Parts: sequence; C-alpha cells; structure tokens
Amino acid sequence: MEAYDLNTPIDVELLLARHREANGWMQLSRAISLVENAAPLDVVIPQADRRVHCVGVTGPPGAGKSTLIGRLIAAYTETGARVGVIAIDPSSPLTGGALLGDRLRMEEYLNCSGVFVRSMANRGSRGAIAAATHNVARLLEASGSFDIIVIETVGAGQTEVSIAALADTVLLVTIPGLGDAVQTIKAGSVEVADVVVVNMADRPGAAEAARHFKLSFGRALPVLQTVAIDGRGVGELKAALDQRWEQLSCDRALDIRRSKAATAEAAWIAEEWVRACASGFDSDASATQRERVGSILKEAHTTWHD
Ligand SMILES: Nc1nc2c(ncn2[C@@H]2O[C@H](COP(=O)(O)OP(=O)(O)OP(=O)(O)O)[C@@H](O)[C@H]2O)c(=O)[nH]1
Ligand SMILES: [Mg+2]
Repeated sequence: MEAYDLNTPIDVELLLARHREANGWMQLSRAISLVENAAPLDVVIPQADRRVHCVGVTGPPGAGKSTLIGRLIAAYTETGARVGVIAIDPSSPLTGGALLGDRLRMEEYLNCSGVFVRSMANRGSRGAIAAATHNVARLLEASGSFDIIVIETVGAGQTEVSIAALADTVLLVTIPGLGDAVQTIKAGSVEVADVVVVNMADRPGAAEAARHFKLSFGRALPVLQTVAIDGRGVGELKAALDQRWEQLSCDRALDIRRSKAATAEAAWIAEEWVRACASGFDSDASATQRERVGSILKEAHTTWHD
C-alpha cells in the first residue's frame, strides 16, 4: 500500500479518479481518511456533476436512529438507489461501544453493493467537526457513487446544531414518553428539523407525541410515526424525504440552503479563530472594551492567512 504524505496537498480529483477506476469501496475509504485527517480548510472538494440529497439524522441517544437508517437503506436500495452513510461517533474512541452497536445494526446491509457505511470520530471543536464532516459528505457526493447520503449524529449539545449546516434535510428522530415535545424543543433540535419522526410507535403515547410535535411548530412540518424494528412507517418516511428533495431541487432552494449552511459553518470557524486569538491576549487593565474588541479583531485579521 503506498504511503501518503499528509503535508502535501491532497489531490481530491486524483483520489476520486482512482475510486472510479477501482471496483469497490477501498479507494473511496482511503480518500475519506485523507480528507478527514487533513486541515479542513485546505481541502477543496470538486463540484459534483449531480447533487445528492444529504439527510442528517439526529435525536436523543437510543431513539432508534441507526435501526431506522438501516430500514431506509433497505427502502432505497430496493429502488436501485445507492446509499452512503456517515455515522458520527458520539463517544470519541473509534472502537467505542456506541459505534460498534451502529456497525452491527447496519452490518446486514454492508455487503450489498451500492451501500457504503463509514464512521467518523467526533473530535475537535464544533467548527472542526462540521468542516471535516462537510468535506466528507461533499466527497461522497462528488464521487458520483451515491443517490442519497445519510449522516447519523446524536443530538446532544452542539452537534445537532451542526447537522443543520451539513445536511440538506434534518430528520429529527424522537420517541414517545420523553415527557412532551417541549423536552426536545429545549434540547434545541426542533428549530433545525425539516422532518420529524416519532419512532417506537409500537409503544404507548406515540400518537400523542406526534400531535404535540405538530402543535409545537409554528410552521408546516411533516411529523411521522415509525416502528424501526419492523419497518412500519418507513415507506411514508421515504416518501416524505423524497418530496422534500423534490422541493429543494426546484428553483434555487438548494443553492440557498447550502450557501446559508456554509456561511454558518464559516462563522463558527471564524468565531473559533477569534477566540483562539483572544486567549493569548494580554490587554492593559485601563483599556476600554471597544479597544479590546478592536485589538482582538486586528490580531485575528493579521494572523489569518487567506
Ligand atoms: N420497541 C422498539 N424498539 C426499537 C425501535 N427502533 C429501535 N429500537 C431499539 O432501540 C434500541 C436502540 O436503537 P438504535 O437504532 O441503536 O438507536 P440510536 O438512536 O441509533 O442509538 P445511538 O446511536 O446510541 O444514539 C435498539 O435495541 C433497537 O432495537 C422501535 O421502533 N420500537
Ligand atoms: Mg446509532
């Protein structure tokens, strides 16, 4: 196996060309590793010939996200669609239990052609995770090997905010008995949701939870019920996702969404940069706040290389 030098710029076009020539996922996997480990802002992913729906799946731990993604993989591959999945590991070490769990549940689909599942460690700052995941998602799109891309992430803390910047559609997976929808609204995932699923609808309270969600939104939002373990409601979910993609694909809706998302991501990176500059800053006790802000911004600007 040839060695790559991470200090030399990555030729993504070349990596993708190798992937297209090769039969199977190995070259794509290697390309992802390189992109994932490189400084995210130094990586330039070529424009895809055809844009692919990128669905971000978020929700509380154990809500059934992986099981549901497994069902969606089956539903999409049945129609001949090729599916790429990125699972963002919530617990950092790559061999973590959560990840292994994800792998096992998705395992049965891994051998079919047209399905590619890849996990990424959730390390670094929010901006860094978002930027690296963004690059990998765009790489999958540019590879031309997929018709849909799914990113699974646990909606805890900051990650679920990032998912809105990564995905064209945010699918919020929740379950009955979480108290009520307010809990999830407080958790912050609801503002970014484009489609909501109340999974584990085989448990009591699913219809009520779905009603709560419908009422809680000030906007029209599909709220569906699924039972991921037996596949109930998955056909409807697929239809809702496809309808959403159709809507995004007409006019400039997708361009606008992606451009806003990229701007949000850039803002986090800029914020992190400014914070890093500020942490090494030693200002005069008599300085005014205006002077401090000005100095920090000046420092951030002079140390930033375009
Ligand atoms: N009763 C019931 N159990 C389900 C359903 N969907 C998933 N489960 C079970 O719930 C457990 C958690 O499912 P996962 O798919 O791993 O959930 P997850 O959201 O991916 O979990 P994390 O990735 O750890 O956050 C598993 O034991 C599933 O078999 C459902 O619709 N009904
Ligand atoms: Mg999971």
